[in-house]
Amino acid sequence: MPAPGFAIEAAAAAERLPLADGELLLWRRIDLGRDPDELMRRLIADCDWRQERIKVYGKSYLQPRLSAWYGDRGYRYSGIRLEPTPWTATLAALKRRIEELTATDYNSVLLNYYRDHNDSMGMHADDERDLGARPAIASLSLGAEREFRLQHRSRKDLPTVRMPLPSASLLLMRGDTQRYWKHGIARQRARCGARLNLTFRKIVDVGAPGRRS
Ligand SMILES: O=C(O)CCC(=O)C(=O)O
Ligand SMILES: [Mn+2]
Repeated sequence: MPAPGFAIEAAAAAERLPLADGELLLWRRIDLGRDPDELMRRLIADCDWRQERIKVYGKSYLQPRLSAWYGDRGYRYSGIRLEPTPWTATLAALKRRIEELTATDYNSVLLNYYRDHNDSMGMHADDERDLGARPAIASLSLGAEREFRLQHRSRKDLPTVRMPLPSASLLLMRGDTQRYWKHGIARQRARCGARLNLTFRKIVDVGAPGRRS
C-alpha cells in the first residue's frame, strides 16, 4: 500500500469529472516509466490474446476485438470463463503503479486489443457480482485515441458522455458508476491504428455471469 501522503498527492493530480450518480477520475497522461508506444508493442507481443466467442440471446458471435486476462482469480461473463493466468513482470509492475496512483488494490486485469477502427466494445456495465457492489475499475489506455461513451441506464434526459481517451491516460470509475451507467467503445468510421486498454479490477466473489458484446 502507498504511504497516505503519496496517495493524496497522486489523487490530486487527477481531474474529477462531473457525473450524476457516479464517480469518474481522469489522469490525462500518467508517467509509466517507459514510452507508452513501446509498452503497447511489448504487451501486444507478449500477451496471450484470444478472440472469444460470446452468446447474445442464444446466438454465438466472435467478439470484435482480442482480449487477454491476467490475475489471481478466474472471471466469468457472457458465458465465457476466463481462467486465471499468472502476472507477467510487465503487468505486475503496471498494476503496482496504478495501485499507487488510485490508492486502490486490484487482483486482475482484462486487456482489450482494438486492432483498428472496426474493433469495438458494446455498451455494458461492469456489474458482475464477482466485482462487488461498488467496484473501482482503473482503465489505462495506450495507442490510438478512441472515444469512450457513457450512457445513464435509466435517465434518458442525461446526454451521452463522450470522452476521448488518449494514450497513457488513466480513467478511474468508482462509486455507483457501474450501477447507473453503461459504457463502451463504438466502432468508428475514421480509420485509426491499434489501441490497447487495460482495466484493473478486484474480483471478490464468484457470481452470476454478466453480458458484454
Ligand atoms: O476499452 C475501453 O476503454 C473500455 C474497456 C471496458 O469497458 C472493459 O474492459 O470492460
Ligand atoms: Mn467495461
